[in-house]
Amino acid sequence: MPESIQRTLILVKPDGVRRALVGEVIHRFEMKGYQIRGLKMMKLTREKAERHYAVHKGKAFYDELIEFITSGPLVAMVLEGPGAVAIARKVMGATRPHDAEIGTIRGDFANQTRQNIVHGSDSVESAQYEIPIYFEESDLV
Ligand code: DAT
Ligand code: MG
Repeated sequence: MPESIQRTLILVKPDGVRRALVGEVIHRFEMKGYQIRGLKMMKLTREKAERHYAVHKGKAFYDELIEFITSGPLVAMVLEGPGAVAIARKVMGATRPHDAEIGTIRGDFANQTRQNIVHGSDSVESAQYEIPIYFEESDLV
């Protein structure tokens, strides 16, 4: 059965921007066949960061996560294509560096959980929640 066409939110996080990995990250998703429907560089406000990561509020790493994601410019993009949500997560690699396979973005470029280069929505519902934090509908093509 063909994969359904989905949209997902991908971020090149501030560490990825600082390490000049923006082109590398975009390239990997383009090579996998996804289309870019929206793309922007921005510095996230604290309010938007808290909205994005509301599900993690109260966890031990939450304050550090908000601090990090607002620490410098990031690149946000909406990717579209077959199975985009789950397949983009495979391109990214696992959250924990010990689990992120070599060949994935995190597996190749990250060695810690906190600063792990890239974000991708973990479900269609999460994507629908996250995309409007970063993009107006009219920003998307
Ligand atoms: P993912 O980014 O793979 O979806 P997540 O949603 O569970 O992972 O967590 C969001 C981010 O929070 C993650 O990219 C890095 C940070 N994080 C998660 N678990 C952590 C931990 N145990 N210690 C420090 N940072 C953590
Ligand atoms: Mg997540």
